[in-house]
Amino acid sequence: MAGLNSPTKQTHHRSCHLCEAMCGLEIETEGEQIVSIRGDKNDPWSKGYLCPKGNALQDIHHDPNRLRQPVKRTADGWEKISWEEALELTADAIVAVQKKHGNDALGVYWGNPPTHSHGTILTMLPFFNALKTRNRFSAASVDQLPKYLSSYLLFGNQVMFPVSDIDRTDYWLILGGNPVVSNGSITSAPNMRGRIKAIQQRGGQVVVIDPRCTETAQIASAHHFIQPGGDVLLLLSMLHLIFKEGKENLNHLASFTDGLDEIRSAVKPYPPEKVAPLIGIEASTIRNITHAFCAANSAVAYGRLGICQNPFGALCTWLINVLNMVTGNFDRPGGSMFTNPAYDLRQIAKLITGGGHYNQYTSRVRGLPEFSDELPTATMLEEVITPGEGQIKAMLLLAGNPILTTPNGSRLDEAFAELEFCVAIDFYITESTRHADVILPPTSPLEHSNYEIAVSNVAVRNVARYSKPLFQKPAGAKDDWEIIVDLMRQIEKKRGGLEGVIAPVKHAFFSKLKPDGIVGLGLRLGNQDITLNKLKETPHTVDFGPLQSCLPKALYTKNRRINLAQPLFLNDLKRVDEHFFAEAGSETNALKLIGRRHLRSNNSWMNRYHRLVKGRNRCTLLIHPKDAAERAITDKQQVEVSSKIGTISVEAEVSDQVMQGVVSIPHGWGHDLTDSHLQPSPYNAGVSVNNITDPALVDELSGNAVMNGISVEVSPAA
Ligand SMILES: Nc1nc2c(c(=O)[nH]1)N[C@H]1C(S)=C(S)[C@@H](COP(=O)(O)OP(=O)(O)OC[C@H]3O[C@@H](n4cnc5c(=O)[nH]c(N)nc54)[C@H](O)[C@@H]3O)O[C@H]1N2
Ligand SMILES: Nc1nc2c(c(=O)[nH]1)N[C@H]1C(S)=C(S)[C@@H](COP(=O)(O)OP(=O)(O)OC[C@H]3O[C@@H](n4cnc5c(=O)[nH]c(N)nc54)[C@H](O)[C@@H]3O)O[C@H]1N2
Ligand code: SF4
Ligand SMILES: [Mo]
Repeated sequence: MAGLNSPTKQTHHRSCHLCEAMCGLEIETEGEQIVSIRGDKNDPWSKGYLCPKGNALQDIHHDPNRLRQPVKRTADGWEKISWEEALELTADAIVAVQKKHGNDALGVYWGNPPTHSHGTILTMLPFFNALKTRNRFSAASVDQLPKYLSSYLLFGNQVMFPVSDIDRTDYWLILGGNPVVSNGSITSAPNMRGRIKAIQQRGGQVVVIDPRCTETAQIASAHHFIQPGGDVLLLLSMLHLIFKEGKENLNHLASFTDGLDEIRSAVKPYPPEKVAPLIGIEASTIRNITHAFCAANSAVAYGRLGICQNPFGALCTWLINVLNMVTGNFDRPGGSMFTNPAYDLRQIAKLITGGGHYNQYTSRVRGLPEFSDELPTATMLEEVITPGEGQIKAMLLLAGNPILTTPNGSRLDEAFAELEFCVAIDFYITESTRHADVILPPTSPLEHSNYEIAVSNVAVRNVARYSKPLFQKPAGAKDDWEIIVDLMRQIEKKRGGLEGVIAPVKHAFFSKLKPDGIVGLGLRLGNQDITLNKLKETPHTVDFGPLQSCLPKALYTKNRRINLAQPLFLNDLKRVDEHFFAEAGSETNALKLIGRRHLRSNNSWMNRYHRLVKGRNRCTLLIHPKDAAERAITDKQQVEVSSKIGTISVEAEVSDQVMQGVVSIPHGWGHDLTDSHLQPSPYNAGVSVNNITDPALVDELSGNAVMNGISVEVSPAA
């Protein structure tokens, strides 16, 4: 590691780990200081693109409030302690709680950042298994769980995600995604704005279906408002038309795909005229979109958070796949395709979960299904507060901030305060980690290497990249994975018996091989002709080219076939009929609440940097002028927004960018809770929308939280 932290000016190349776009960066350092961060023009993948968050990597690294040493909560505030004491204390407490109350008394929640760190991904699952608790939760079930379920059932592997081949498509239909701001998710790439413009420049179209006229909708060829939750009907109706007009065509999928007849009859009851009044899109528009989709040389439908955090998230995900398949747009250029990753996450998923499993057990209180050893995060709160055997008495938080990011955060905040023990692996004292008895802070992301083993799996081209550390880590500091394996060893040692014997062997395996070594092995077994050493010698992203057709060979299903007519999905259509057609419409004054993201946000944890948080208040309630007028609400006025769960107060932003009947508040705000002397919060704190989202609302099939389309009342603040 000679040369790192050297006092002379140095130029480093690295990919940004903050979102799925993986932009190549050029970073100049002088000693321990970052001098500049630019998009790397010579990176074949991102070609110089970066967003404002890329620049904020220096703020994370230099932030004096970032923890660099473990801390323990005491009556007089946070006290710095040694790693030895911190690990000992944590292992003791976890072993004691589990001994006293049973293994399930420990709850585990992990958040979004581990997705972007190979060291964490590769060690945390063995660690969680060693913890032996069923109460495992993650951000996945407030996010992409419907995608896991659909991929597991259709393709035999939960992480075999179809990706929209946007660089070659002639028609991109986006349902509930805002890639211009998010840079895409499970179809990701730098510079989505440029890529959308390129589709249009080659004569193609981009059509956005969204209750808000988003930044993506604003540059799209067409945008259609939709009632939140209406996508399932739109998709059923598009399929209805395709079958009615005899346009179904599986192309090369025909020889290994079953269930077309069942789909044909399942979509029969949903003609456009029937669904149009319920979703706010006219029947003629549904016809036009369907016809244009079928007529395009290539077309691809894509859905993201707007359809995942939706009462029919799993159904929507399935139907989007079916739509791409029956229009001949699956597994072919310009359609919906799979990556061919250099490091193949699917092989890991196969090894660890057999490709996925569903409903092998259910949550204690509500009986919601597990998916691959995790329970829906919407059940976490009730598992903490409901007495009885298996009640959560202690929590381990790994890189997550559930008090701001999961439903009914304010009640969770109260519940966490009652825990017997809480430990957080995080480098900040946050709204959630402030409840920890011990915080174990990892190194700065720039102090360790990285390979995006998860996100490379969902990029729009086949790419690979090894990022070297920029800085030498301070003496004694630990990377996330080192904290994880040290804690695992400590806990297993304390438990004794056979576990105690195996503990040092497991520890030695990870410490000797290291995450880099595991990636090196994985690359040898992967799909591209590349080794870790070769990647290490390459300063930029390695681009293996566009996505390639790979079916049926790449399927993980037992018979290497796709069965479209999945009973779980077909049966779930009953719920659609009950929801939309059976219930007598009760007229209320309620508006439907949806979320939104901003280019300078990253869920809940980056509002602490001036570069990102500066400017006007972004934590506002968007409300349509007519809805505002009806309630005597004017722009910039403080309003109260109430759901079944609670009330928050927020500034109104009157705008016709949301459809009438819908209001929007971004998540990830509400930074007024932090009670630590280490955490001054000089910026706009905002308010947490998740104080009024409702854990009772889930996509009942997958268990994913419903955070869009919540019924709320809005009125001027008293
Ligand atoms: N209402 C509403 N709620 C939402 C959403 C929404 O659209 N609307 N979106 C949901 C989605 S998609 C997601 S993914 C979740 C995200 O939910 P979470 O993952 O729970 O929240 P984050 O804000 O990403 O918090 C990440 C935490 O990890 C810490 N951290 C950052 N980097 C590292 C690291 O390298 N190591 C460690 N150990 N810690 C680190 C940060 O300090 C922070 O505390 O939010 C969800 N919540
Ligand atoms: N700048 C920035 N980028 C990010 C993040 C961030 O916080 N900030 N977070 C990252 C994460 S963790 C994720 S998962 C991705 C998410 O990536 P995206 O899904 O692209 O991001 P969102 O902005 O949540 O887009 C969801 C869209 O769905 C719409 N919507 C809400 N309800 C419905 C509905 O019922 N139907 C339809 N059709 N649309 C609906 C919303 O108006 C919104 O425009 O972004 C990632 N990138
Ligand atoms: S788009 Fe994503 S990867 Fe690129 S600089 Fe911004 S946060 Fe980083
Ligand atoms: Mo996410």
